Amino acid sequence: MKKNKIPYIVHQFLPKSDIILTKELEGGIINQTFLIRIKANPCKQFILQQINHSVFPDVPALMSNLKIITEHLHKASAQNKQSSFLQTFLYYQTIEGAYYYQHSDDTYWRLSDFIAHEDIVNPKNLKLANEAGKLFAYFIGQLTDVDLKKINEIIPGFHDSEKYFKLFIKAVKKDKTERLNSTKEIYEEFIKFKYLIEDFIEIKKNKNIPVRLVHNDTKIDNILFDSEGHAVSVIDLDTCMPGYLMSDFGDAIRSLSNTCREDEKDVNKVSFDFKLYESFAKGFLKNVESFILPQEKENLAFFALLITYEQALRFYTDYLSGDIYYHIDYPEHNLQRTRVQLKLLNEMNSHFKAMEKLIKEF
Ligand code: GN1
Ligand code: MG
Repeated sequence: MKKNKIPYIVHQFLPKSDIILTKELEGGIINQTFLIRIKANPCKQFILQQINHSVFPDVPALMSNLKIITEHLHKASAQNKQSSFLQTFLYYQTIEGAYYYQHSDDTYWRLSDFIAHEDIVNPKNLKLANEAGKLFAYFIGQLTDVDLKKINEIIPGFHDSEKYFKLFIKAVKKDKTERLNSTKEIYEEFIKFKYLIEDFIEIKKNKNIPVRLVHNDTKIDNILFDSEGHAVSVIDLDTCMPGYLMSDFGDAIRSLSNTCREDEKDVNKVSFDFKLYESFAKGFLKNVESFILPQEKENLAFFALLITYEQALRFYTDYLSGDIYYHIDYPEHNLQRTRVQLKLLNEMNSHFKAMEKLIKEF
């Protein structure tokens, strides 16, 4: 992508500003993110993002959600300054008054505040895990009084694992890229854990489990920490939609308790760190205690396995379909990601009883 169009785009939000730095940030595998520094005294920093338009086709609906959510969080934080843990950010309007800018090459952009934080190389330690658990839980608590009717379902059934299972079966039948035969052992693994989907279908039938406004992408990378290791902000709110609280817990455990990267090349190195699980779970439970329902609590550990399985399904389906959803750096990238998730799932599975026990006894 041409770097020189960035100043032009920034000027749609901040006319006449003097840009002194543009730096691409890594991390997400959906949107493209840049840090922008503007000359001022002291200098100001912003986050500019190119929104992935094929993943988020309805940008106005997406930005409408984000406006409601970020303003709600901002107001709530301002009101209880003393007790708030959460540093909030807002999106900026263009000169035309929209919360996104559609460029002539059909790319979509948005600008928000930058939250100062510490760049942490490896966030997987017990203290940070506990902090992350507390903040994700606090975040859900802060959103309990947003009117769900005002929030658009940006990606329908985003954590509907049954949906992903069906898409997987479809991709297997089609075998568009003829990659199935050489990865038969992976297919077998998915069948081995199919009962997770069957159990999930039963859970979905339980109308006493509330649909809440949740984050839906609770990767540890989506928490910012300060230099003392306090979790200070929750970012990447694109998928903030109605869903289950258990999904947020499960997705966080999936990303945090894996001792390796999501695309570790040596699958043997991947393992499940029970201590990290424990530390996150204790932080999380502490801050949902006042509103979590027993029927949610009893499914938390199950969702760690379910979301790991779901993520494996999503990576493998994308692999079979020719890598059209996730950004890849090499041809087998999605396959490697699948292998890592499946290894993690097996590891979690052997700890499942202890995972459930810990939550029950909290
Ligand atoms: C995507 O781009 P990023 O990293 O925030 C994905 C998540 C996956 C994650 C796996 C909208 O999130 O659901 O868990 O990759 N987001 C979307 O790394 O699909
Ligand atoms: Mg995301």
